[in-house]
Amino acid sequence: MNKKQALAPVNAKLHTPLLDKVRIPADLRTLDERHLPQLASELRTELIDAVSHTGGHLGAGLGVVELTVALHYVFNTPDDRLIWDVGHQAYPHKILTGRRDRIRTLRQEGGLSGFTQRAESEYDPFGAAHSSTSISAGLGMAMARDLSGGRNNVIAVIGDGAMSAGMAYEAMNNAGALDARLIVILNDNDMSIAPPTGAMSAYLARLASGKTYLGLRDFGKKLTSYLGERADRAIKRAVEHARGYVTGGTLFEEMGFYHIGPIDGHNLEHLIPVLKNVRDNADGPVLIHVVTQKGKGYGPAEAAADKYHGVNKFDVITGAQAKAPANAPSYTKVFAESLVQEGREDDRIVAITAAMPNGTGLDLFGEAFPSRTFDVGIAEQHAVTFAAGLATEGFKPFAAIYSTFLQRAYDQVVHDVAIQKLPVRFPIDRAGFVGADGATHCGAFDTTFLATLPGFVVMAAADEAELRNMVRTAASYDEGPIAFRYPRGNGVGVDLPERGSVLEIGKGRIVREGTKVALLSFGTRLQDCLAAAEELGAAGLSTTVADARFAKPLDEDLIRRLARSHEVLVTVEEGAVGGFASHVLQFLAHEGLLENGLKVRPLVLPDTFVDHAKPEKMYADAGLDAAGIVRTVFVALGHTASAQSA
Ligand SMILES: Cc1ncc(C[n+]2csc(CCOP(=O)(O)OP(=O)(O)O)c2C)c(N)n1
Repeated sequence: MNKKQALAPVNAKLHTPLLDKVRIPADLRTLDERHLPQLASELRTELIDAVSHTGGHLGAGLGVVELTVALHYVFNTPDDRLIWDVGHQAYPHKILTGRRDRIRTLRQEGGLSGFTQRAESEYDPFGAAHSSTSISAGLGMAMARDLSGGRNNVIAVIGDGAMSAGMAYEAMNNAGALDARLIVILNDNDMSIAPPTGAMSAYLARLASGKTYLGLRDFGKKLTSYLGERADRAIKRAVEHARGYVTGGTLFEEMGFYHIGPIDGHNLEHLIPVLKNVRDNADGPVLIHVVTQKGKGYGPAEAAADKYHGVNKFDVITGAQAKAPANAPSYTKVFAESLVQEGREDDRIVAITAAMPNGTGLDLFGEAFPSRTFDVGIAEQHAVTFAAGLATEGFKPFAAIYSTFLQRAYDQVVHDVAIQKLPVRFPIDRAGFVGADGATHCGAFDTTFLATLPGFVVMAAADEAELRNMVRTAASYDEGPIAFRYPRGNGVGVDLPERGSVLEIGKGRIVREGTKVALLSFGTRLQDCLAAAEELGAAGLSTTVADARFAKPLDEDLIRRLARSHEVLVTVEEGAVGGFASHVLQFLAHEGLLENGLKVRPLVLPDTFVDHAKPEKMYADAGLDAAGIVRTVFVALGHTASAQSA
């Protein structure tokens, strides 16, 4: 089978390409409605081909191809504000909004973001990547419109997974009370990244499988026939009829939303009249429940368990994804296997994920200990306080949340865990740069926001063996909250101990002894520190390398020793200013260790939001690779010539 044939099911009828005529949505709106299915088919083909070259999020975009076409056809974007929740499903939207010529630069340095971004296009009125923000942002825009006397529409498209987050309900609660003219499209594909969990998901499934859905098959047609002079009254009656017929009062109606649906999100004949009707008649908050299929129209995606949520580059014909050769297991896998090991030793260990069983590796723990594993949905705040509750009863909760998503649960970390000194364990994956996912997913701040909390233990793993030790250390530590951070990607290839050892809290280690320069690493930059030490040694600068292991409590003896016996002290971490280095500097200042000519240079992430690029490039630009560390030392010592050549 060749590539054309592979794409044949999605491009069954060969016509003159319409997509070439649509640069922006205004072009789309000149098309005859009958031609939209063809456009959708071409859009789907373009999407598959583009992502096969770039990798990225595919399943969600495939599921909203028709919805994207319908929305831009009916609404007057960008004046009408179209907000995509999470933004990972917005690739078809990007193709239709003037970005098709750059769609094959997705997620690469200087290229399009994998999410919506205000700076990228006027068609992205709100940037996203973290979930469940769209209704709040949309409500803000709707209120701004009303205050300034505008008439434009605001449409938030939110997935059923994103609907498991409290923020969505906070926004609906507020929208209902304000009676705001806001359109929410619930894109229900019955999938989060993993199968969705929770009572809400079961509720939506009931709504979608009820006779409403079947009864509404002809709903679109009915509405079309009513359009015209009598539209207002008649359409309202038709909608009323469809609503009562189906469900009676729904949860959304109780919250003040006019609820329409479920309707088939792949059927443009259904979608367009309903959207037009809402556009022309809605005078308060409306929720349109649209049922779609994640991965729709591409066989390998439809067949895959994850519906190709996120993929590497792939072969369009076979669907086979490229895999980077790995000589070491991923940090995620090492964490997951180590936790299973500890779970066997101690049945009080329980694991919590906020809709990321796969990404965090907790699916492994779930297979081994299903009753001790909790997927709470996209609900990081709840996850943390839920873990706190488990800890009060003597369990040992591991709340495994990516660095970037833990930001959302900060008050829960402070108020429900830290102040109460509860021994919740926080495995923090994706700490540091995350490459193609860019600034929204960068794990920059966790050391800063955790190590500032009294009584928190904060560790960073230097390699996969250290990570195993830290899992064991966290399992055995009951005195209060404890976090350990580790990056995205593969380990460095060190031997893994059979089982981790319990580390002494607040004790680092010297990895290499020297006399003039000290490199004090916190986390996986240790490898680059070692490479830098080699280079410095070769240049006649005897270099010590230490692995701090802990940002809190600090290993004060170690720092004192390094400060007293070296001329230069460079701290290296993959975190924002205010983290490990700040604690070291605070300590040095109080101890008077900065007064004897010691040259201290803190290397941290740059004080900017760093966009997507290749990780190696990000490290180099940040000066956090071996060359950057060497350069810093040379500059500190005034070796300008060497600094320039390094
Ligand atoms: C606050 C937050 N937690 C976790 C994630 C990771 N995440 C990205 S997409 C996704 C699933 C979203 O499901 P849904 O809203 O149904 O959209 P779909 O992908 O099914 O279209 C999750 C959990 C996130 N983006 N934001």
